Amino acid sequence: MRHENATRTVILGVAASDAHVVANQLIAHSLRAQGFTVVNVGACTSVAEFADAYSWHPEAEAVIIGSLNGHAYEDLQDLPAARAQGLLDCPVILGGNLSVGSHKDASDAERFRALGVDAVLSDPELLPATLDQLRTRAPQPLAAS
Ligand code: B12
Repeated sequence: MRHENATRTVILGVAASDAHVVANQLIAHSLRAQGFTVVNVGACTSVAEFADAYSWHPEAEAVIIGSLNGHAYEDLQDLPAARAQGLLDCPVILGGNLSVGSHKDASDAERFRALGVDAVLSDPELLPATLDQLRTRAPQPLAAS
C-alpha cells in the first residue's frame, strides 16, 4: 500500500563496521515505493556520520540503522553520547542480524534500548507501521546533559 504523505523523510544506513548492502538497498526501494523520501547513507556509517546526515536533514522523522555482521552493539557505542548532546534528536530504529551467532534472546533488544535505540526490528515490512507508531508517540523527556 502506498503511503499517503509523500513528504515523510527517513535516514537509512548500515552500522559502522558493516559492509552488507543488499537488505539496505531493498529497504530503501521498499520505503520509497511506499512514498517515503529515503536519505540512504549506505554501508559502514558511524554514529557521527548518522548525526551529520540528521543535521543536513532535520526533517527526518527517524534514523534507521541496519546491521548484519553481528557487531551492532560495538558499532553503536557512541549513540548514548550523540543522543545526550541532541545530535540525533529523532527516533532510532535498528534491525538485521544484531549479534554474533544464531541464538538471539530478549536481552539482545534490551541492551540496544539501553544505548538509546527506540525500536528493534527483524522484519523490514514492519518499518512503516513502526514509523507511524513512533510519530504519534508522546515526546520523550530530554536526556540529561
Ligand atoms: C552476501 C554476504 C556477504 C557479502 C556482503 C556483500 C555486500 N556488499 O552486501 C560479503 C562477502 C562482503 C560478506 C562479508 C562478511 N560477512 Co557476510 N554474509 C553475506 C550473506 C551470504 C548474505 C547477506 C545478504 O545480503 N542477504 C540478503 C538480505 C536481503 O537478507 P538479510 O541480509 O538476511 O537481511 C534480512 C534481515 O536480517 C532483515 N534486515 C536486514 N537489515 C535490516 C535492517 C533493518 C532496519 C530491518 C528492520 C531489518 C533488516 O531483513 C532482511 C530480509 O528479511 C549472509 C548469510 C546469509 N545467507 O544470509 C552472510 C552473513 C550476514 N555474513 C556474516 C559474516 C560473519 C561476514 C564477515 C564478518 C565474514 C568475514 N569473516 O569476513 C564479513 C563482514 C564484512 C563487514 N565488514 O561487514 C554472517 C553474520 C553472522 C552473525 N551476525 O552472527 C552471515 C549471517 C553468514 C553466517 N551465517 O555466518 N558477507
